[in-house]
Amino acid sequence: MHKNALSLLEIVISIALIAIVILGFSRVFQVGSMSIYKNDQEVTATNLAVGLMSEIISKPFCDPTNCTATLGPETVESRTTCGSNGFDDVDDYNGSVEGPDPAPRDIRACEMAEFKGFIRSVNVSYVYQNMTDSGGATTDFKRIKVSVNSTTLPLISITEVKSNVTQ
Ligand SMILES: [Ca+2]
Ligand SMILES: [Ca+2]
Repeated sequence: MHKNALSLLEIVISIALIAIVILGFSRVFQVGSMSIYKNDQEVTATNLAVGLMSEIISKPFCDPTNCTATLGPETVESRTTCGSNGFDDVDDYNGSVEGPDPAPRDIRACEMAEFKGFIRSVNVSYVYQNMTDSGGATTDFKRIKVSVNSTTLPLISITEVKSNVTQ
């Protein structure tokens, strides 16, 4: 045998080393793509929360035709018919839960099928000017909390306050 020729043992060891390196790389790529997927989901969840928050905050503090202290939608108001968003004040959204299927709805109350699997919920409560909970007492400040999660994503929440005080 030529003395420069690789022995069978050397070939086997080389193949094993190459295999270990390739497996190592594929593991790195797998972890990388999982974290990209997770980041993508978090961005989507945040966008869903921000989208609904800007919709809610654009509504009046109080119902235009029936301003009472009670939080929640007035009679016959709903946000489940596509093209007919019946919510017309900030607190109508209190207790609303959308998703995972049907998906969360857009500003016209139409289902956004591409976001099936996400769960979006809203809580509205009275707070004092210093943002502490009023314990149910009526104040001139409503705190809106929009939360989004999915089966693979922990809950993310954003909070804003709508004031009844004209600037
Ligand atoms: Ca209303
Ligand atoms: Ca209302």
